[in-house]
Amino acid sequence: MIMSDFKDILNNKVNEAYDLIKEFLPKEEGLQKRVAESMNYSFNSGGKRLRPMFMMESYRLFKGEDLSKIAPFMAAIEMIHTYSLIHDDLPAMDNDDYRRGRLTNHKMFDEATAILAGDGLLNYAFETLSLAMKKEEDPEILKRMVAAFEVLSRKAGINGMIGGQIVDLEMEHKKDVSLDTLLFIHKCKTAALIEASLMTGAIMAGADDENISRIEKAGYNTGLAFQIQDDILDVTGDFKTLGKSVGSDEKNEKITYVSLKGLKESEEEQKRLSEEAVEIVKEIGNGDTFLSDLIEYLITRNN
Ligand code: GRG
Repeated sequence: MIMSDFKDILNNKVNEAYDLIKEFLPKEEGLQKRVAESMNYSFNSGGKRLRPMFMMESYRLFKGEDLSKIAPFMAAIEMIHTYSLIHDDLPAMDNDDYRRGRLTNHKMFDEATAILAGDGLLNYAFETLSLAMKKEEDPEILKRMVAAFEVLSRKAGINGMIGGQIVDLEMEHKKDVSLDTLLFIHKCKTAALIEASLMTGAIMAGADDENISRIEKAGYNTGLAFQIQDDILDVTGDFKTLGKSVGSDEKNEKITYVSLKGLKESEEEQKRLSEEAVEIVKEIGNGDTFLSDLIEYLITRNN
């Protein structure tokens, strides 16, 4: 892969994903327009759009063709991801002032508005999906939508991202966090939404159960490798490139893969995880290497 070519393709894919999902945002109107402004502020403030992009590319990997069928799910997962970032930045959680190079939601608006904007995005994600399901006339597609809806709500909920976040918060300031606990946190907090992205793409394209499990495993590996890189960047990165504060794990006395295993072992482990994920995606194969290139690229990213 030639990096400059890949970056051009990546930019095009990010724009393609964003063009599809921005159509689903709420209108900034009515007496309640402040909450929509606050939701849209965070949703529109850049970001890598990884989860919708993973979903779109997984849909394509399994030969899904009609992007209008996957678009509501792409929007919903980015809404859920954005809500989680807004809430994670709040003083009650990580207390961060910058995200994606801009003021965090509660700094731009205020804490109460940020809480409501997060709640608003979470609800709007499921409202968007329910509306798409209500409109769907093809019973086979509707069946796939119900299955994808279940995966997305489970992976974002108490047995997924929220579950990981609560354990992460409980483990703050503790010195004796085990590797198993750390892996639980990373699996739930980070990998769950990436698993959900890849699985939803597969489900909506009509993949069978075996392939859905294989792509879930690729999502787990990618998510874990992604989180290890996040931990590495918190130590080695800089504010300008990352668009957010560095050293926040140390500030919040969080055990990370890097603090537990050191930089070298962390890099080796993320490489192993990423290679395994690439292997799975290549085996499924559709002749297009973008998804496996993206997984490979993520462990070298600097933001
Ligand atoms: C508040 C329920 C709740 C959950 C919070 C997402 C999250 C869980 C916390 C944010 C902090 C963090 C390090 C999470 C791990 C996942 C992660 C690295 C999120 C950032 O995702 P990116 O890098 O963000 O894809 P962009 O801004 O590019 O969309």
